[in-house]
Amino acid sequence: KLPTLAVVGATGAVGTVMLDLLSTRENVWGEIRLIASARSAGKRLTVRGEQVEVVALSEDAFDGVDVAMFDVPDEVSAEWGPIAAAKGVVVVDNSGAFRMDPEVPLVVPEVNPGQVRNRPKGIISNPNCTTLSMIVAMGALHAEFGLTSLIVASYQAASGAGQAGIDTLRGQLAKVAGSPTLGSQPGDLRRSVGDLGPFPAPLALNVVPWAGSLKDGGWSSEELKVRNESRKILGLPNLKVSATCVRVPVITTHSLAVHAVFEREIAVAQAREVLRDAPGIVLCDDPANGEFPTPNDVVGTDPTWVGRIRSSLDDPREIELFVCGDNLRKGAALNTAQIAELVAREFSAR
Ligand code: 2RA
Repeated sequence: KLPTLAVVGATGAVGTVMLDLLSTRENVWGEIRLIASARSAGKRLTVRGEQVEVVALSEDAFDGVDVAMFDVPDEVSAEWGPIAAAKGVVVVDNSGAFRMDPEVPLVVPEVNPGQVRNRPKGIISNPNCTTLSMIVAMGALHAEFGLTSLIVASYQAASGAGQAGIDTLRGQLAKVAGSPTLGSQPGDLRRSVGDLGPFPAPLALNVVPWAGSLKDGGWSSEELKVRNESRKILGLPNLKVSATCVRVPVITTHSLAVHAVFEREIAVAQAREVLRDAPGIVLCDDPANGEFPTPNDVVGTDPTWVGRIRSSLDDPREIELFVCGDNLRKGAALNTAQIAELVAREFSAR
């Protein structure tokens, strides 16, 4: 008997991608149950070509469920993850509720798959999409050259802020489309784009050096997630990480400019060879022919795309590179589904 899967939060931007992904997976899951807020209960969504009715989030909704993928706000995961786990459900949580909990593994199947079994709370956390957009490449290079420091700037898509982010950006772009002047006078966008939605400043024709909430020392929650999650996933508690997270007017796909320092010297050719052979990575690095990853080439694909690989001009142990990853796929739904499938194999191995 194939394990029963529940998708909690099936109606959100990530949940929608989760259902698409599940529809491409054969012989992994038996029943797939869709759970969402009472507001969405009764909706019918298509999974594996069949219409499935969404049921309201409740304790009974987890009866008979073996694995549950959660994509809900932190506070909902914090409340309902333990309730599901107490019923014997293995919870794969995409929220930030448990990511830094020492009793909850933070898993990227290409980097630390063995951590899936280390789940004393019955909960496994999925990293933040910004971390996930670069960590598969960093994990591959770390294994060979010993990572010691990361300095990154992210260029994050609007869909990282959910459907509200997408709707806000598209609404603002419609407002500025056709204007021959907007974006050329101080503050003219703020006066004309209307609703800022989940962003603290206009996003269309702009960049916003902010994502998440304010933390100590002027750091954003997003920047501290990149730092703390990279350390946990790579098992490097003293890894030096400095992140600057920026929102850009892209619908979906995060990008990061990465400066990486290693213990050992790393030539560009060596880095390319490691990345070319690494699972889950596409090398796209031929600037002479205009080939480097851009969000629009990467959106809708599963891998991490890597390009612009250069040796630092100051130290042979340092390289620069540019990575893109679809923040709704590998950044959220795909990685969560890959973790859930690792758990599903435990059931089929029984
Ligand atoms: C964002 N990484 O982009 C955060 C959450 N998805 O807003």
